[in-house]
Amino acid sequence: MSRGSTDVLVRGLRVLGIGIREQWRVFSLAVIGSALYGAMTVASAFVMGRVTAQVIVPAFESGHTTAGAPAGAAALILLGGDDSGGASGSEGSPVRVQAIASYDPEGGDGEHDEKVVDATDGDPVTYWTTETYRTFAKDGVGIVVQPDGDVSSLTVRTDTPGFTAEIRAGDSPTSFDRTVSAAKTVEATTTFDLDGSGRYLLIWITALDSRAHVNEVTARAS
Ligand SMILES: [Ca+2]
Ligand SMILES: [Ca+2]
Repeated sequence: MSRGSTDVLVRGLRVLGIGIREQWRVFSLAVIGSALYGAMTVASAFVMGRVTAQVIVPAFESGHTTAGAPAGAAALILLGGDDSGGASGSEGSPVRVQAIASYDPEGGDGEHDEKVVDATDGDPVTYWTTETYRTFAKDGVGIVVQPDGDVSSLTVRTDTPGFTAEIRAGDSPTSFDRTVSAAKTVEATTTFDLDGSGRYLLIWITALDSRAHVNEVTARAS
């Protein structure tokens, strides 16, 4: 570097130093602003990545999408995309869970068995549904899931929030002798903390208005 340009650099740095000393508030704001902008850029990239993985890629793979999927994706982008299921739902490691049957002991005719697979297909738009009830007078109906091992919480996602459910456990997919969670009003995303587990878990719906959907079931172990 020539003598002249070194002088220019030194003088430039000196001016910058004076500027920072005299206008440190502005300088700090500029640094904090840049950092925030960077963090938000990373966060939005993260959300876009999830939307791509959960909605757009499955839509391409299955060759179709439903009207609700892009709307759900848009909502996820706008809301910031937290689907961890609340404080307790984000603890522990994920355990694979598979919906295997409906459960309707008082009906004897099943409960939309053909839709059972949609409760654990990884698509938040597709769902298992109960039948439609003018008045719901049964003790309950439900959907049976089989986890890959013991679980400490079960998270249910639905697009028909407001029904009441609890989790029961059993060693056969047709008999559930243990109630392992508190009864809850199921919101869009509801995590049931489990006290005990079983080879099969039943999402036992005890009150509903017309019908109840289970869009996705996920499980975690502590
Ligand atoms: Ca039925
Ligand atoms: Ca689904």
